[in-house]
Amino acid sequence: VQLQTIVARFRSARHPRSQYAAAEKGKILVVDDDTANCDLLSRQLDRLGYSVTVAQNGIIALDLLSTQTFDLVLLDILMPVVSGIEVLKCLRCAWSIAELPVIMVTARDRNDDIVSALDCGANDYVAKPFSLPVVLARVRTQMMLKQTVADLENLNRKLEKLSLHDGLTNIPNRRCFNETFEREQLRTRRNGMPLSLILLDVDFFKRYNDTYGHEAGDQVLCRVADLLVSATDRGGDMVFRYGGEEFVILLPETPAAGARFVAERIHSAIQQLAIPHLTSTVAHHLTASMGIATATPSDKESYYTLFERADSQLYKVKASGRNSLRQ
Ligand code: GH3
Ligand code: MG
Ligand code: MG
Ligand code: MG
Repeated sequence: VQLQTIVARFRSARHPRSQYAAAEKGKILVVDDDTANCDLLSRQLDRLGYSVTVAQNGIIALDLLSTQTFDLVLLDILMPVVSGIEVLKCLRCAWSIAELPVIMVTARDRNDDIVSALDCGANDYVAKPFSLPVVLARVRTQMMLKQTVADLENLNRKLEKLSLHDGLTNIPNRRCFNETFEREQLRTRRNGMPLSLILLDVDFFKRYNDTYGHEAGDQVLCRVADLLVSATDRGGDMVFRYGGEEFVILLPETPAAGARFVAERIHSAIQQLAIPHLTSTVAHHLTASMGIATATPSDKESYYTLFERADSQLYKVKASGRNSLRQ
């Protein structure tokens, strides 16, 4: 293999150094009892675009760290009152090495000093008298790592949101329902509050697809989802796409009468949508069936049978002709 070919492979990879331009900004805390060092470091870091705060001892440093957010700490070890190692141990209780990088800058440069600082959670170690370009380069490297971790965390949040939402209607999906339902069952049961659940299934939806096409069917599902979201605008009420053309509406702290009221409002809102469905045998427009169930504090078991009870009510609505609700 030619050298140029190999190099080209690496150059086309995902992480050009230029991607980290943003890493040259951020808040740095310089902790050192030596004022000359503080001045030199803060002047140079400032010139590179960082915003620098100086602390003359460990107590001031910990105080600043407990009230402000920093992206990186440059930490001296030998200081009066509290040593840099004590400061490091303290801040490692609050932040991981990815959340708050710490570079030790110190005159103690024996190998076992370096090892023990790294063991206590230092990200890097620079011996005094330091070379300014070396300190700045190490700062940049730590900032790049921090940036990478922040990017991954953002990505994780996006993925988590994706995993809990339905790709067609954008409302929370069945996985989200399972998590939320379990949490709400426990919470409302513990707090002695009722919990209601409505299971909604679109009537003759297979025929709708067969008549108007799958794409039109998709649009109907989106419209129904939007309708359900706006019909349950009370804080705490939640709508999920449970599967195909089935939706769940979870109503925490809502007694049976409230749940019925919501279901009736949904029923008439679907009526008002007036989506033509000429192959439906119940009406010439789109309809849905709903099963409603409520768990009440006087019956602890009722929280765990909630879904099955709503499902069996829905089944009965389907069996007795659809386009209705049952409690
Ligand atoms: P019933 O009144 O008894 O509920 O009859 P139904 O036809 O609604 O029920 P069935 O379970 O027989 O069919 C559900 C249909 O929903 C079949 C399936 O193709 C359709 N479906 C499920 N998910 C989607 C989707 O994401 N988009 C579209 N367009 N159709 C879907
Ligand atoms: Mg010192
Ligand atoms: Mg169904
Ligand atoms: Mg159906």
